[in-house]
Amino acid sequence: MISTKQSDSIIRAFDAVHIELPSWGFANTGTRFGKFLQPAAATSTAEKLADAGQVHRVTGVCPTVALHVLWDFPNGVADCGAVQTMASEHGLRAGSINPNVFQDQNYKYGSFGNPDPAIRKEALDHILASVEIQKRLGCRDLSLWFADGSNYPGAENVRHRRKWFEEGLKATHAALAEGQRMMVEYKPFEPAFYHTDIADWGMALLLARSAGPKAKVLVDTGHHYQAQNIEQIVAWLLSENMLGGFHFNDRRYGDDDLTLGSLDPYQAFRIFHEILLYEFESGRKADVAFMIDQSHNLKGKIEETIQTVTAAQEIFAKAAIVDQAALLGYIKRSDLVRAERCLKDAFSTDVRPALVEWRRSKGLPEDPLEEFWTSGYMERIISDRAVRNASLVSSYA
Ligand code: RM4
Ligand code: MN
Ligand code: MN
Repeated sequence: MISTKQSDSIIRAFDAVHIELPSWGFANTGTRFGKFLQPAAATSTAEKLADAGQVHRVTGVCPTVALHVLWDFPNGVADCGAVQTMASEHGLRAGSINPNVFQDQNYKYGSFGNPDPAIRKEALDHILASVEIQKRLGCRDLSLWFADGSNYPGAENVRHRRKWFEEGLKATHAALAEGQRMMVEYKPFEPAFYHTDIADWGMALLLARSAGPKAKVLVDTGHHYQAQNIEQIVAWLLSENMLGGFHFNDRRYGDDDLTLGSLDPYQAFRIFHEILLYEFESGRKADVAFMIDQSHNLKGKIEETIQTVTAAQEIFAKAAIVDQAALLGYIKRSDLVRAERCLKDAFSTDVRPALVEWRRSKGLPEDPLEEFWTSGYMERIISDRAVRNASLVSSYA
Protein backbone atom coordinates (compact mmCIF):
# COMPACT_ATOMS: atom_id res chain seq x y z
CA MET A 1 0.00 0.00 0.00
CA ILE A 2 1.20 3.50 -0.82
CA SER A 3 1.05 5.90 2.15
CA THR A 4 -0.19 9.49 1.87
CA LYS A 5 3.36 10.73 2.28
CA GLN A 6 4.52 8.47 -0.52
CA SER A 7 1.68 9.47 -2.76
CA ASP A 8 2.55 13.19 -2.23
CA SER A 9 6.16 12.42 -3.15
CA ILE A 10 5.02 10.57 -6.25
CA ILE A 11 2.84 13.46 -7.41
CA ARG A 12 5.70 15.91 -6.84
CA ALA A 13 7.97 13.61 -8.84
CA PHE A 14 5.57 13.42 -11.79
CA ASP A 15 5.23 17.21 -11.73
CA ALA A 16 9.01 17.62 -11.68
CA VAL A 17 9.99 15.30 -14.52
CA HIS A 18 10.47 17.00 -17.87
CA ILE A 19 12.14 14.99 -20.56
CA GLU A 20 13.74 16.39 -23.66
CA LEU A 21 13.26 14.39 -26.85
CA PRO A 22 15.99 14.08 -29.50
CA SER A 23 14.90 15.20 -32.97
CA TRP A 24 17.14 12.47 -34.43
CA GLY A 25 15.17 9.82 -32.55
CA PHE A 26 12.33 10.14 -35.09
CA ALA A 27 14.42 9.78 -38.25
CA ASN A 28 15.83 6.61 -39.82
CA THR A 29 18.91 5.68 -37.81
CA GLY A 30 20.50 2.33 -37.22
CA THR A 31 23.66 0.34 -36.92
CA ARG A 32 26.80 0.85 -38.94
CA PHE A 33 25.84 -2.23 -40.95
CA GLY A 34 22.74 -0.60 -42.32
CA LYS A 35 19.37 0.81 -41.42
CA PHE A 36 15.99 -0.84 -41.65
CA LEU A 37 14.03 2.01 -43.13
CA GLN A 38 10.68 2.60 -41.49
CA PRO A 39 7.80 3.85 -43.62
CA ALA A 40 6.73 6.20 -40.81
CA ALA A 41 10.16 7.68 -40.04
CA ALA A 42 10.45 11.45 -40.17
CA THR A 43 12.16 12.69 -43.34
CA SER A 44 12.48 16.37 -42.40
CA THR A 45 12.80 18.62 -39.38
CA ALA A 46 9.12 19.50 -39.76
CA GLU A 47 8.20 15.81 -39.50
CA LYS A 48 10.54 15.23 -36.55
CA LEU A 49 8.87 18.07 -34.69
CA ALA A 50 5.41 16.83 -35.60
CA ASP A 51 6.29 13.39 -34.19
CA ALA A 52 7.81 14.87 -31.04
CA GLY A 53 4.59 16.86 -30.71
CA GLN A 54 2.64 13.58 -30.61
CA VAL A 55 4.78 12.30 -27.76
CA HIS A 56 4.24 15.53 -25.83
CA ARG A 57 0.50 15.48 -26.58
CA VAL A 58 0.00 12.05 -25.02
CA THR A 59 2.53 12.31 -22.15
CA GLY A 60 2.43 16.03 -21.28
CA VAL A 61 6.05 16.07 -20.07
CA CYS A 62 8.15 16.64 -23.19
CA PRO A 63 7.88 20.32 -24.13
CA THR A 64 11.40 20.64 -25.59
CA VAL A 65 13.28 18.97 -28.43
CA ALA A 66 17.06 18.63 -28.72
CA LEU A 67 18.17 19.71 -32.17
CA HIS A 68 21.20 18.65 -34.19
CA VAL A 69 22.55 21.62 -36.11
CA LEU A 70 23.68 19.82 -39.25
CA TRP A 71 20.51 17.76 -39.54
CA ASP A 72 17.92 20.31 -38.43
CA PHE A 73 19.49 23.61 -39.52
CA PRO A 74 20.97 22.84 -42.96
CA ASN A 75 21.21 26.60 -43.58
CA GLY A 76 22.49 27.35 -40.09
CA VAL A 77 21.25 30.47 -38.33
CA ALA A 78 18.98 31.30 -41.30
CA ASP A 79 16.73 28.35 -40.35
CA CYS A 80 16.03 29.61 -36.81
CA GLY A 81 12.74 31.35 -37.60
CA ALA A 82 11.35 28.35 -39.48
CA VAL A 83 12.36 25.87 -36.79
CA GLN A 84 10.85 28.04 -34.06
CA THR A 85 7.57 28.35 -35.94
CA MET A 86 7.39 24.61 -36.63
CA ALA A 87 8.13 23.77 -32.99
CA SER A 88 5.47 26.10 -31.64
CA GLU A 89 2.88 24.70 -34.07
CA HIS A 90 3.21 21.46 -32.08
CA GLY A 91 3.32 23.07 -28.66
CA LEU A 92 7.09 22.62 -28.43
CA ARG A 93 10.22 24.70 -27.90
CA ALA A 94 13.77 24.20 -29.07
CA GLY A 95 15.83 22.51 -26.36
CA SER A 96 19.54 21.82 -26.33
CA ILE A 97 21.49 22.67 -29.46
CA ASN A 98 23.86 19.95 -30.66
CA PRO A 99 26.65 21.05 -33.01
CA ASN A 100 27.83 18.37 -35.40
CA VAL A 101 31.57 18.19 -35.98
CA PHE A 102 31.76 14.51 -36.78
CA GLN A 103 30.11 13.99 -40.13
CA ASP A 104 31.84 16.28 -42.56
CA GLN A 105 34.69 14.68 -44.58
CA ASN A 106 37.06 17.28 -43.15
CA TYR A 107 36.71 15.72 -39.70
CA LYS A 108 38.27 12.41 -40.71
CA TYR A 109 41.18 13.07 -38.32
CA GLY A 110 39.21 15.03 -35.76
CA SER A 111 37.59 18.39 -35.12
CA PHE A 112 38.88 20.31 -32.08
CA GLY A 113 41.63 17.68 -31.83
CA ASN A 114 42.65 17.79 -35.49
CA PRO A 115 46.37 18.42 -36.07
CA ASP A 116 45.40 20.85 -38.88
CA PRO A 117 44.68 24.31 -37.43
CA ALA A 118 42.42 25.17 -40.39
CA ILE A 119 40.12 22.26 -39.52
CA ARG A 120 40.15 23.14 -35.83
CA LYS A 121 39.04 26.61 -36.88
CA GLU A 122 36.31 25.16 -39.10
CA ALA A 123 35.01 23.17 -36.12
CA LEU A 124 35.09 26.26 -33.91
CA ASP A 125 33.23 28.30 -36.53
CA HIS A 126 30.50 25.66 -36.68
CA ILE A 127 30.24 25.56 -32.90
CA LEU A 128 30.11 29.35 -32.67
CA ALA A 129 27.35 29.37 -35.30
CA SER A 130 25.56 26.82 -33.08
CA VAL A 131 25.90 29.20 -30.11
CA GLU A 132 24.31 31.88 -32.30
CA ILE A 133 21.39 29.50 -32.99
CA GLN A 134 21.18 28.83 -29.26
CA LYS A 135 20.91 32.59 -28.62
CA ARG A 136 18.35 33.26 -31.35
CA LEU A 137 16.11 30.47 -30.10
CA GLY A 138 16.58 31.31 -26.44
CA CYS A 139 17.96 27.87 -25.65
CA ARG A 140 19.83 27.37 -22.44
CA ASP A 141 22.11 24.48 -23.35
CA LEU A 142 24.73 23.72 -25.94
CA SER A 143 25.39 19.99 -25.99
CA LEU A 144 28.85 18.98 -27.18
CA TRP A 145 29.80 15.50 -28.28
CA PHE A 146 33.04 14.91 -30.18
CA ALA A 147 33.88 11.79 -32.17
CA ASP A 148 37.58 12.73 -32.01
CA GLY A 149 40.10 10.02 -31.36
CA SER A 150 42.39 7.60 -33.16
CA ASN A 151 42.60 3.96 -34.11
CA TYR A 152 46.33 3.27 -33.96
CA PRO A 153 48.89 3.78 -31.19
CA GLY A 154 51.49 6.35 -32.15
CA ALA A 155 49.31 7.97 -34.79
CA GLU A 156 48.29 11.01 -32.71
CA ASN A 157 49.78 13.26 -30.07
CA VAL A 158 47.37 12.83 -27.16
CA ARG A 159 48.73 15.80 -25.18
CA HIS A 160 48.61 18.23 -28.05
CA ARG A 161 45.06 17.19 -28.83
CA ARG A 162 44.08 17.70 -25.19
CA LYS A 163 45.47 21.24 -25.35
CA TRP A 164 43.60 21.98 -28.60
CA PHE A 165 40.41 20.75 -26.97
CA GLU A 166 41.03 23.06 -24.06
CA GLU A 167 41.48 25.99 -26.46
CA GLY A 168 38.39 25.17 -28.51
CA LEU A 169 36.18 24.75 -25.47
CA LYS A 170 37.46 27.98 -23.92
CA ALA A 171 36.65 29.87 -27.12
CA THR A 172 33.18 28.27 -27.11
CA HIS A 173 32.62 29.29 -23.50
CA ALA A 174 33.63 32.88 -24.26
CA ALA A 175 30.78 33.13 -26.78
CA LEU A 176 28.02 32.05 -24.35
CA ALA A 177 25.60 34.64 -23.03
CA GLU A 178 24.59 35.02 -19.39
CA GLY A 179 22.36 32.12 -18.33
CA GLN A 180 23.53 29.82 -21.10
CA ARG A 181 25.45 26.61 -20.50
CA MET A 182 27.62 24.23 -22.47
CA MET A 183 27.76 20.54 -21.69
CA VAL A 184 30.74 18.32 -22.42
CA GLU A 185 29.83 14.71 -23.22
CA TYR A 186 32.29 11.84 -22.94
CA LYS A 187 32.42 8.39 -24.48
CA PRO A 188 35.08 5.68 -24.05
CA PHE A 189 35.17 4.34 -27.60
CA GLU A 190 33.41 4.42 -30.98
CA PRO A 191 33.94 5.67 -33.59
CA ALA A 192 37.57 5.74 -32.43
CA PHE A 193 38.84 2.40 -31.19
CA TYR A 194 42.28 3.14 -29.77
CA HIS A 195 41.93 6.47 -27.99
CA THR A 196 39.07 8.92 -27.69
CA ASP A 197 39.96 12.51 -26.83
CA ILE A 198 37.20 12.90 -24.22
CA ALA A 199 36.97 9.31 -23.04
CA ASP A 200 35.56 9.58 -19.53
CA TRP A 201 33.96 11.83 -16.93
CA GLY A 202 37.33 12.87 -15.48
CA MET A 203 38.51 14.23 -18.82
CA ALA A 204 35.15 15.91 -19.43
CA LEU A 205 35.27 17.42 -15.94
CA LEU A 206 38.78 18.83 -16.37
CA LEU A 207 37.93 20.27 -19.76
CA ALA A 208 34.65 21.76 -18.52
CA ARG A 209 36.44 23.30 -15.50
CA SER A 210 39.11 24.88 -17.65
CA ALA A 211 36.50 26.21 -20.10
CA GLY A 212 34.70 28.24 -17.42
CA PRO A 213 31.77 28.30 -14.99
CA LYS A 214 29.06 27.85 -17.64
CA ALA A 215 30.52 24.49 -18.68
CA LYS A 216 29.21 21.27 -17.13
CA VAL A 217 29.50 17.54 -17.79
CA LEU A 218 26.90 15.54 -19.70
CA VAL A 219 26.44 11.90 -18.70
CA ASP A 220 25.19 9.64 -21.48
CA THR A 221 24.27 6.43 -19.66
CA GLY A 222 25.47 4.29 -22.59
CA HIS A 223 28.93 5.85 -22.63
CA HIS A 224 30.66 3.77 -19.96
CA TYR A 225 32.56 0.55 -19.69
CA GLN A 226 30.53 -2.42 -18.55
CA ALA A 227 31.19 -2.56 -14.83
CA GLN A 228 31.39 1.17 -14.21
CA ASN A 229 29.34 2.55 -11.33
CA ILE A 230 27.46 5.35 -13.09
CA GLU A 231 25.53 6.51 -10.04
CA GLN A 232 28.81 7.12 -8.24
CA ILE A 233 29.94 9.37 -11.10
CA VAL A 234 26.60 11.17 -10.81
CA ALA A 235 27.07 11.62 -7.05
CA TRP A 236 30.57 13.03 -7.54
CA LEU A 237 29.51 15.43 -10.29
CA LEU A 238 26.63 16.65 -8.13
CA SER A 239 29.00 17.25 -5.20
CA GLU A 240 31.25 19.25 -7.53
CA ASN A 241 28.28 21.18 -8.97
CA MET A 242 29.41 19.96 -12.38
CA LEU A 243 26.53 17.78 -13.56
CA GLY A 244 24.79 19.48 -16.48
CA GLY A 245 22.48 16.77 -17.72
CA PHE A 246 21.89 13.29 -19.04
CA HIS A 247 21.44 11.45 -22.26
CA PHE A 248 19.31 8.53 -21.14
CA ASN A 249 19.23 5.15 -22.83
CA ASP A 250 19.83 1.56 -21.83
CA ARG A 251 22.51 -0.85 -22.94
CA ARG A 252 23.91 -4.29 -22.57
CA TYR A 253 27.18 -4.06 -24.48
CA GLY A 254 28.42 -0.75 -25.88
CA ASP A 255 26.61 2.45 -26.81
CA ASP A 256 23.54 0.38 -27.65
CA ASP A 257 21.06 3.28 -27.41
CA LEU A 258 18.20 0.99 -26.37
CA THR A 259 15.03 1.92 -24.49
CA LEU A 260 15.62 3.36 -21.02
CA GLY A 261 14.88 0.77 -18.37
CA SER A 262 14.42 -2.07 -20.87
CA LEU A 263 17.44 -3.99 -19.57
CA ASP A 264 18.38 -2.55 -16.22
CA PRO A 265 15.71 -0.35 -14.66
CA TYR A 266 17.48 -0.64 -11.30
CA GLN A 267 20.47 1.20 -12.77
CA ALA A 268 18.29 4.14 -13.82
CA PHE A 269 16.62 4.02 -10.40
CA ARG A 270 19.99 4.25 -8.62
CA ILE A 271 20.93 7.30 -10.73
CA PHE A 272 17.63 9.04 -9.92
CA HIS A 273 18.07 8.09 -6.28
CA GLU A 274 21.49 9.79 -6.10
CA ILE A 275 19.98 12.98 -7.54
CA LEU A 276 17.06 12.97 -5.12
CA LEU A 277 19.23 12.11 -2.11
CA TYR A 278 21.51 15.02 -3.01
CA GLU A 279 18.47 17.31 -3.14
CA PHE A 280 17.16 15.99 0.17
CA GLU A 281 20.44 16.49 1.99
CA SER A 282 21.48 19.79 0.43
CA GLY A 283 18.04 21.40 0.22
CA ARG A 284 19.05 22.48 -3.30
CA LYS A 285 17.42 21.55 -6.58
CA ALA A 286 19.83 19.65 -8.82
CA ASP A 287 19.89 21.71 -12.01
CA VAL A 288 20.18 18.87 -14.48
CA ALA A 289 18.65 18.42 -17.93
CA PHE A 290 16.98 15.06 -18.61
CA MET A 291 17.36 14.21 -22.26
CA ILE A 292 16.89 11.01 -24.21
CA ASP A 293 19.51 9.83 -26.67
CA GLN A 294 18.34 6.59 -28.26
CA SER A 295 18.34 5.16 -31.73
CA HIS A 296 15.78 2.63 -32.83
CA ASN A 297 16.41 0.53 -35.86
CA LEU A 298 13.60 -1.95 -35.23
CA LYS A 299 10.95 -0.48 -32.94
CA GLY A 300 8.56 2.19 -34.17
CA LYS A 301 10.11 5.48 -33.16
CA ILE A 302 7.12 7.38 -31.78
CA GLU A 303 5.67 4.47 -29.81
CA GLU A 304 9.13 3.65 -28.49
CA THR A 305 9.66 7.22 -27.35
CA ILE A 306 6.33 7.18 -25.51
CA GLN A 307 7.44 3.94 -23.87
CA THR A 308 10.72 5.57 -22.80
CA VAL A 309 9.05 8.63 -21.32
CA THR A 310 6.64 6.46 -19.35
CA ALA A 311 9.53 4.31 -18.10
CA ALA A 312 11.42 7.41 -16.98
CA GLN A 313 8.38 8.69 -15.08
CA GLU A 314 7.82 5.37 -13.33
CA ILE A 315 11.45 4.85 -12.36
CA PHE A 316 11.82 8.44 -11.16
CA ALA A 317 8.69 8.11 -9.02
CA LYS A 318 10.07 4.93 -7.43
CA ALA A 319 13.24 6.82 -6.52
CA ALA A 320 11.09 9.62 -5.09
CA ILE A 321 9.51 7.32 -2.51
CA VAL A 322 12.75 6.15 -0.98
CA ASP A 323 12.48 7.05 2.71
CA GLN A 324 15.57 9.23 2.64
CA ALA A 325 15.53 10.23 6.31
CA ALA A 326 15.31 6.59 7.36
CA LEU A 327 17.99 5.62 4.84
CA LEU A 328 20.43 8.21 6.18
CA GLY A 329 19.84 6.81 9.67
CA TYR A 330 20.59 3.26 8.52
CA ILE A 331 23.74 4.46 6.75
CA LYS A 332 24.91 6.22 9.92
CA ARG A 333 24.49 3.03 11.93
CA SER A 334 25.93 0.86 9.15
CA ASP A 335 22.69 -1.09 9.16
CA LEU A 336 23.35 -2.64 5.79
CA VAL A 337 20.33 -4.84 5.40
CA ARG A 338 17.80 -2.20 6.41
CA ALA A 339 19.51 0.33 4.12
CA GLU A 340 19.41 -1.99 1.15
CA ARG A 341 15.82 -3.00 1.91
CA CYS A 342 14.85 0.66 2.03
CA LEU A 343 15.99 1.08 -1.58
CA LYS A 344 14.56 -2.22 -2.75
CA ASP A 345 11.16 -1.52 -1.16
CA ALA A 346 10.85 1.72 -3.09
CA PHE A 347 12.02 0.07 -6.29
CA SER A 348 9.47 -2.72 -5.93
CA THR A 349 6.54 -0.38 -5.38
CA ASP A 350 4.06 -0.31 -8.23
CA VAL A 351 3.64 3.40 -9.02
CA ARG A 352 1.59 2.84 -12.17
CA PRO A 353 -1.83 3.42 -10.56
CA ALA A 354 -0.52 6.73 -9.19
CA LEU A 355 0.71 7.68 -12.65
CA VAL A 356 -2.75 7.02 -14.09
CA GLU A 357 -4.26 9.21 -11.34
CA TRP A 358 -1.79 11.97 -12.08
CA ARG A 359 -2.56 11.86 -15.80
CA ARG A 360 -6.27 12.05 -15.09
CA SER A 361 -5.73 15.11 -12.90
CA LYS A 362 -3.84 16.81 -15.74
CA GLY A 363 -6.41 15.96 -18.40
CA LEU A 364 -3.91 13.66 -20.11
CA PRO A 365 -4.75 10.27 -21.62
CA GLU A 366 -4.59 7.53 -19.00
CA ASP A 367 -2.69 5.24 -21.36
CA PRO A 368 -0.51 7.31 -23.68
CA LEU A 369 0.49 4.39 -25.89
CA GLU A 370 -3.10 3.26 -26.36
CA GLU A 371 -4.08 6.83 -27.13
CA PHE A 372 -1.33 7.03 -29.74
CA TRP A 373 -2.16 3.65 -31.28
CA THR A 374 -5.81 4.54 -31.72
CA SER A 375 -5.24 8.14 -32.85
CA GLY A 376 -4.71 7.21 -36.51
CA TYR A 377 -1.48 9.28 -36.59
CA MET A 378 0.72 6.32 -37.61
CA GLU A 379 -1.55 5.41 -40.51
CA ARG A 380 -1.57 9.02 -41.69
CA ILE A 381 2.20 9.43 -41.63
CA ILE A 382 2.81 6.04 -43.25
CA SER A 383 0.68 6.97 -46.22
CA ASP A 384 2.34 10.36 -46.34
CA ARG A 385 5.98 9.29 -45.93
CA ALA A 386 6.31 5.66 -47.10
CA VAL A 387 7.40 6.46 -50.65
CA ARG A 388 9.96 9.02 -49.52
CA ASN A 389 11.40 6.60 -46.97
CA ALA A 390 11.60 3.70 -49.43
CA SER A 391 13.82 5.74 -51.70
CA LEU A 392 16.47 6.34 -49.02
CA VAL A 393 19.79 4.51 -49.03
CA SER A 394 20.23 2.02 -46.22
CA SER A 395 23.26 0.05 -47.35
CA TYR A 396 26.51 -0.23 -45.39
CA ALA A 397 28.84 -0.58 -48.35
C1 RM4 B 1 26.81 9.87 -30.00
C2 RM4 B 1 26.50 10.70 -28.76
C3 RM4 B 1 25.86 12.02 -29.06
C4 RM4 B 1 24.84 11.94 -30.17
C5 RM4 B 1 25.42 11.21 -31.36
C6 RM4 B 1 24.44 11.13 -32.53
O1 RM4 B 1 27.09 8.54 -29.66
O2 RM4 B 1 25.72 9.95 -27.87
O3 RM4 B 1 25.25 12.54 -27.92
O4 RM4 B 1 24.53 13.26 -30.54
O5 RM4 B 1 25.79 9.91 -30.95
MN1 MN C 1 24.65 11.08 -26.28
MN1 MN D 1 25.91 7.74 -27.83
